[in-house]
Amino acid sequence: MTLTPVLSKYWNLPNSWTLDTYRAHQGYAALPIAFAMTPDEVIATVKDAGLRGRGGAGFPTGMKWGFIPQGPDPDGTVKPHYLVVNADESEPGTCKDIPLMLASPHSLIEGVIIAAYAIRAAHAFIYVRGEVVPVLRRLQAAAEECYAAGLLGSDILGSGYDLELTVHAGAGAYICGEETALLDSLEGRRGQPRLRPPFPAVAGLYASPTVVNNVESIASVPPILRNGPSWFRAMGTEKSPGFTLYSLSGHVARPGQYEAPLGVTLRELLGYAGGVRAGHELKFWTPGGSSTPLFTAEHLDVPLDYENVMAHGSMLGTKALQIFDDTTCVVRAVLRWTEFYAHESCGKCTPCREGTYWLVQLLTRLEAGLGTPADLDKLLDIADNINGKSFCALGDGAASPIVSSMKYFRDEYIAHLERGGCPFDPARATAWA
Ligand code: L3W
Ligand code: SF4
Repeated sequence: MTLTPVLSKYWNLPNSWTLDTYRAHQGYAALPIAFAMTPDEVIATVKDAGLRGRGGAGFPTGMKWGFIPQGPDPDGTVKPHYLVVNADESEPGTCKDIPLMLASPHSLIEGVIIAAYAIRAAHAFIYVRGEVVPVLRRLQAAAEECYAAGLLGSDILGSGYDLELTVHAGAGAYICGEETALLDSLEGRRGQPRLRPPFPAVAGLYASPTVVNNVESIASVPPILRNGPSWFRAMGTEKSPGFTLYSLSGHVARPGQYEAPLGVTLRELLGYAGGVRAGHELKFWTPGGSSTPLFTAEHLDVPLDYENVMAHGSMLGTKALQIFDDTTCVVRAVLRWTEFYAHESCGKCTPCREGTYWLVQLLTRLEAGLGTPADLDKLLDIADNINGKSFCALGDGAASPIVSSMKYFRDEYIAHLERGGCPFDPARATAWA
């Protein structure tokens, strides 16, 4: 499969982030196409294309837009509609939305205008991870360029459509990437997940109908409008159509973002990325960030689309392919991820708040060679008490690396017990075959 640069096509141009550069390469050409359609026709076009959410769950984007109730409530109240872009990219290994916003903020803003028009919203928000100050500045500068050029504000391009855009900086909590915690945070409260249903499409920001979409999902909309749903469907698979950004990181010769049709394999992507670093073999990898169960070398040829990855026991998630070679201690890697989840657990529900704490305790002593054989079953027992029993997906994500690493690398956990420490420690390495 060949690479299909669409979103990333102009990232390397000088000043790729300016309005002039964007406009010189079909930038904002999708807006008149959208305004020539009714909002419902725009939604139908995105549905026909089969675009699925790129933030982790793969939910159909057009269907989500179609959930926004039209007309007044039964009591006659007319609520505003909102579009919120989830730009809180934080899933470990995920590095595609931030590069997109840095290199091409206008591709996101063009998608925002079209999506907001489609759902009949007059106000859109981009919720950016607060630590990433350069992204914040770039988006704010791009929004200012748009206001000055009549692309935001009143009567956009003479269409009669008005849209205000707010770029909002979060305070840097992983949980604020969960859509309802994000909405609480945007409303000025502590970011903690809300009970769903009601889904944001019915009661979201300020209890009004709200679409929350990932950056890449929204930025994919202008090329779909310009080229049509059939063009999009010609790439990818029947159920997972189109192109997408895969981010490769870790022990790979050329880490970075690789844009390819859904269904590409890791073997093919490694071909473009120069392979696993010289002199080493692939040991394990994540198909969609650390929240998705680990894969190993036996999964090199699994097509990376939503269905196939799930059929092999994992999830495509954010398409964050973190590559680990044969020098990596899997127990140490899992410990690091688990420390992250324990730190980022919002504390709202007991299985995740307490469970992630105890997982860290167990993994710390196992990794140091101070564990007992009973600890291995205890790890799985705690993971089982978190998985599916937590209030939001963070808990399930925390259990994933534990369960999958025990499935594929139980021997390595046992080696830590038998050798009284990490077999990758040079002092013990010779004993580890
Ligand atoms: C209206 C219904 N709307 C579902 C909407 C829902 C949401 C979307 C998907 O988690 C996963 C998670 C992470 N009426 C609806 C409806 N919706 N039914 O559809 O919902 P859901 O619950 O399937 O997923 P989610 O809660 O959005 C996302 C995984 O992605 N993940 C991602 C992490 C990503 C980052 C990042 O850095 N970008 O943190 C990684 O694997 O674990 O399983 O909008 O409202 N009946
Ligand atoms: Fe908070 Fe974790 Fe419970 Fe999610 S699973 S609500 S992050 S404590």
